Amino acid sequence: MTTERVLDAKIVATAAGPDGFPTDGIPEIAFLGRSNVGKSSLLNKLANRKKLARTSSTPGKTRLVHFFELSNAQGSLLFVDLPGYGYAKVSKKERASWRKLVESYLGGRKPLKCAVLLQDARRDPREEEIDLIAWLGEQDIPVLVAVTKCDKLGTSKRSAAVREIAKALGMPREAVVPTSASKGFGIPELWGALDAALHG
Ligand SMILES: Nc1nc2c(ncn2[C@@H]2O[C@H](COP(=O)(O)OP(=O)(O)OP(=O)(O)O)[C@@H](O)[C@H]2O)c(=O)[nH]1
Ligand SMILES: [Mg+2]
Repeated sequence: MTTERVLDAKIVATAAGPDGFPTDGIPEIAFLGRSNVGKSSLLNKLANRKKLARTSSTPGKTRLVHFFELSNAQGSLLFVDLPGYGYAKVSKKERASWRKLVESYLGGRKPLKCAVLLQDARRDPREEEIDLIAWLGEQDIPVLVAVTKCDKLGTSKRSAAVREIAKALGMPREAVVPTSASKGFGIPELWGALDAALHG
């Protein structure tokens, strides 16, 4: 699929746990990363819809697992918007419940074809990101990294940041895609990588 070719995009499920996850087996791509990193914004940009997933400058907007179905004549896929982690103002209990919810989704989810880990271009990956990459690897889940908010950096700083992020996460450079949801760059490249994960 490409942004231009998404004919229909709609929310199909909002879940607080496995009971609410879709059961029809449509291939899925999950978006995960720190709160406020830009998951919902990137998902909207890929789908070419302004308000499919709700975005907010207040971290912690997405608390549940949201499933969006994108379709065209070729078929359908689901984008899965996972709640963000690492928001300082949440309690230990809420953090534990995030972990439980996200692991209940990522652990043994058959239709999941690829997890997209988002990393802010202006920040260094931390323990959470490094642990997540390792954990996804153990589950045999293919991973792509989307570097977000690249519009905040100039061209040369941007490529250095992308290189550093790939190195810190132990990812091949080809699996790390610089993006900007506000300016729209990196979107065709990310679709290319997603299509390869879906069909490769
Ligand atoms: N400059 C810039 N700002 C962005 C970009 N992507 C997202 N933002 C802003 O970052 C903030 C958070 O974006 P969201 O998409 O809501 O982030 P999220 O990861 O879904 O956040 P949670 O749902 O809280 O986990 C919003 O104010 C967005 O407008 C980008 O590419 N460039
Ligand atoms: Mg969100």
